[in-house]
Amino acid sequence: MLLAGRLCAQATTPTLTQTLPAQTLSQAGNTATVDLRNYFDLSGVTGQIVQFDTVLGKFNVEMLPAAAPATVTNFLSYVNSGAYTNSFVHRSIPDRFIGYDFGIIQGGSYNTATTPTGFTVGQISTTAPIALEYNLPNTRGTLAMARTSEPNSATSGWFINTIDNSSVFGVLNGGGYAVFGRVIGTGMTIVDGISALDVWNAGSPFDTLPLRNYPGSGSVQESNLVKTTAITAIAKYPATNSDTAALGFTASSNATSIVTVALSGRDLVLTPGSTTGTATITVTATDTNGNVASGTFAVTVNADFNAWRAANFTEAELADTNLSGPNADFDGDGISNLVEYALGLDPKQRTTTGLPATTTTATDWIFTYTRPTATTDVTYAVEISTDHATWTTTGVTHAQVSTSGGTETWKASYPLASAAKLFFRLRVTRP
Ligand SMILES: [Ca+2]
Ligand SMILES: [Ca+2]
Repeated sequence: MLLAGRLCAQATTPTLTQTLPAQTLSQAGNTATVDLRNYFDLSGVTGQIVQFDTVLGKFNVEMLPAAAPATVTNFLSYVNSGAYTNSFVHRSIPDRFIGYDFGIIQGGSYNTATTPTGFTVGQISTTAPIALEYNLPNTRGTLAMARTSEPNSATSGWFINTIDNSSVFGVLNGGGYAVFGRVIGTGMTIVDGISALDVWNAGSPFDTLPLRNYPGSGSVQESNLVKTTAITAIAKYPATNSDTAALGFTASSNATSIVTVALSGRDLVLTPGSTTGTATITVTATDTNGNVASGTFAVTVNADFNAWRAANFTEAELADTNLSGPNADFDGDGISNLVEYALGLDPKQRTTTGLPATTTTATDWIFTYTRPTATTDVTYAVEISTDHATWTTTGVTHAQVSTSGGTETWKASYPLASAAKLFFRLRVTRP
């Protein structure tokens, strides 16, 4: 038995390629779409992916057309015609076998058809043999074309190297065996599962036939075979939610009143809810063999004046801007609806608390007010006047002083020595 070194393939399990960026949305506003292809990948996988769907599980293989272009084209033509449907692994040479200096599983030459009394075995119909393209070594995890001793004889039959067969299937062996794909992710766990099955002599060409649950005597049932029910070309990313792809996505929001998430294939759609605030979104990419990569990001939903109007006024009031418009004063407390919104007040109750306040220190005239953090669709300016006629922001220092529970307190100050008396006003503007 050859004790070949097992070469570790480059990791091709899912990765988060860059941090998902924080998003900002408006309350009851437009959705946002994140193309997850920009953030998740199977690193280094650029070729067409082909999925082997076997009774022992699915594994994916990346085509390597740079090494064997005509071989890839030939294999994909069999894949796309459905030639491998209901085929089976008809040959297994586990590396534990004495007397063999290689380890493979082999299929792609025979299929089955179920009959009323059992099943029949047929040969996959083949097209013209292809010329040998030997450019890569037969290392563990590579997919290669089976052939006879004639180098240019490969048709539909394939094999997977379960150990490093690069010497025995190298150029000295009839010019080599054409490697044209590699098993990706942790798909070799499925291949190894096939290779671990007991092997039986059912007569040539099935003299090394791997069987499942075979009692050791009696006729072989179709269910004993390692069926490859389908070999299919698949995309790396799903285009739709029903698409079979090498990667699948799930997503969740920890605060669905703020933002909800939905997946449309590889697109993540964020829909703002009615509540302002920040939610954490978690996105997970999972490959065919259950390997995952996850990322999280924050979505902040800011207030929107029209959403606030809709939440505070009836249909009839909304239709009348003299009642619900930004400059109207519905409750007659001297505070316009827009300022009620900007200060987080109730537009339908005469407001007596939560209003801006003035004071002085040893050095300054002071004006303080509190506003909701999420209200970002208006601008706030504090203006001063000494005569209640001319207003300006010149000389006014205006800055946030504290934040607490979704509100912020801001302070405007103006030098005490600059004026004998001073008027402040808060100007709220909706751009
Ligand atoms: Ca009012
Ligand atoms: Ca009010």
